Amino acid sequence: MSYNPCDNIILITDSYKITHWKQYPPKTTKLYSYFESRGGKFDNTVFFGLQYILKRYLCGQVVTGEKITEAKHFCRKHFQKESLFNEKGWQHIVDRHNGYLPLRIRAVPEGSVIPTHNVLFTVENTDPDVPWITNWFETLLLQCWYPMTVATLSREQKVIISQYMYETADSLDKVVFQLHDFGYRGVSSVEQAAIGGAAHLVNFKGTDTLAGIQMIDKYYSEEMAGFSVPATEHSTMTTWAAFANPDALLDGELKACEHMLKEFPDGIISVVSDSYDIYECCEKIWGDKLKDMVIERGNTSGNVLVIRPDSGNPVEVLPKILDILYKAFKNDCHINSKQFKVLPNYLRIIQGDAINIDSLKTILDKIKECRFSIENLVFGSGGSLLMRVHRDTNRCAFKCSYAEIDGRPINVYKDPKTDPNKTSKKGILSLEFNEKNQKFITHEEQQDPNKKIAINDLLETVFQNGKLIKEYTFQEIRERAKVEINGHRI
Ligand code: AOY
Repeated sequence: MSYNPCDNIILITDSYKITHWKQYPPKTTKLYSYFESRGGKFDNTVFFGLQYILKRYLCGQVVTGEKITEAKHFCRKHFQKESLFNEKGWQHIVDRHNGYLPLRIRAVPEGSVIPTHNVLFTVENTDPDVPWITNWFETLLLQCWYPMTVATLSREQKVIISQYMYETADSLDKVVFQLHDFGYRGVSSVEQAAIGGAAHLVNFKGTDTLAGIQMIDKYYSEEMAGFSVPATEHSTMTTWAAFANPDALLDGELKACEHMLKEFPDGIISVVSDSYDIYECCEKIWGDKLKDMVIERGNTSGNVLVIRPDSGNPVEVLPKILDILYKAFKNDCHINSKQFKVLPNYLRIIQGDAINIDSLKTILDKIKECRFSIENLVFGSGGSLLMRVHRDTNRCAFKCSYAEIDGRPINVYKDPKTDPNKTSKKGILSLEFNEKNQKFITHEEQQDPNKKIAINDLLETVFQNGKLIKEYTFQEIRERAKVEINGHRI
C-alpha cells in the first residue's frame, strides 16, 4: 500500500454498499439521491462542511488501478467470497474517466440557514454505466451531518447570547467572542476537532481548537479565522504551592496570580481561580492583595483580566463572584444604559465548565435576574459543543428520490407504515426561497413537465466529474449564517 489506510476512496463506504451494484434493477442508468434534515432539536440548520469532504476525498484522480486491486483483495477476504466487488465498474471509471468520479453534486450555498425538511444537496451519476456510485458515497457524504450539526448548535447558542446581550448590554460587538471553543481534548480525533472546530467558527471568532483554524485556512481560504489569548491551566497555578506553606495553599495561588500580572503586562489574560477556593481568590487575592496591580494594569485600554471559575454550579458561583468583584472594585463599576451592573472594563469572567445550550440559557437568565449585564461574561464550551451531538440531533438522512430504468423516469421514495416521519421526497428536487411569503420550499418531481415550476433554484452545482465547480470562502459563509437580532446582524 503506497497510501495511508482509509485513503482508498473505494473503501470509504459500508460493506453492504459494495454489493448493491448487483441489486438495482437491470438497465438502471441513473440514481439520484438527496440529503435533508428531517427535523430534530432545531427548526433550522446551517449548511456547512461539504466543501471539505469534496476537496479532501472526492476531487481529482481518486480512483487508480492500484486502489481497485487493493479493494478487490480486501473484499475477497472481508466477504470470504469472490466477485462481490464490482471490479469492472471501477475499472470503467479509470478507463473512461481517468479516475475522476462521474458524479454531480448540487448543494445549497454553505452558510445558508435553511428550515429542516428541505433538500440541502443532491447527488447523481453522470455516466449511465455506473449508476451505483451515487449511493456508494452516501456513507462519506452523510458525514456532513457533523459540521452541519455543530454549526447549527453553535449558531443557536449565538442567538441566545445575542438576545440576552441585546437586553442587558450597551453593545453587541463582543458577541462573536462570547462562546470560546474549549473542545479539542474532548473529541475523538484530530480530524473531528478540525471539522467541528471549523463549524463553530462559522458563528464565532474565539477558539483554542487550532485544528479548526488550520482546516479553514486550507479548505476555505481564510488564513486566521479564530483567535485566543494567554490563559492559565491548573498546573501553572498549583505548582506555585512550592512557595507556600502546605496549610496556606492560597499563598501559592497568590504568587501564581501575581506572576501572571507581571509576565503578561498587556492585553487580555485569563486566570483560572478555583484551585482552592474561587470565593477566597476573588475576594482576598484579586479584590484585595492584587487589587492595585489589577487596576494599574487596567489603566491601559485593551488590558483585561479574565477570571475563570472552573467548578461548582455556575448558577450559584457566577452571581456570587460577580457580587464579590462588584464590591471590591466598586469605584470602577458602572450601571449601563439598560440599567444593568457592569464590572470595570479591565475585569471580566469566563465560565468554561458545564456549558451546554441548556445550562447557558439558565445561567444567562439567572445573571440577568441578578441585574448584572451579560457583557461581564464570556463562555467556554468543549464536549457539549463538539462531541455531544449525533446524526439524529438534526435527524440527517440521505435518500434516493429518482431513477432512470430502461429509459423510464421513476419517482423513488419510501413511506414506511411504521414511521411516517421517515417518508422521503420524490423525484428531481429543487429548493426555492419564496420572496412573497419569505419561506423556503422544496419542489418535488421536477422532471415531470406538468409539475415543473419555473423557479430560481438555490441548489448550485458544486462538484461534477471529479472537479470542484464552485467554491465558497469562509467570509461569505459567515456572512450568510449571521444572526439577526432587532435589526443588528451579528
Ligand atoms: N482555554 C480565553 C482563552 C482560552 C481552555 C482550552 C480547555 C482559555 C482557556 C481561557 O480564556 O480561559 C481548553 C480549557 C480551557
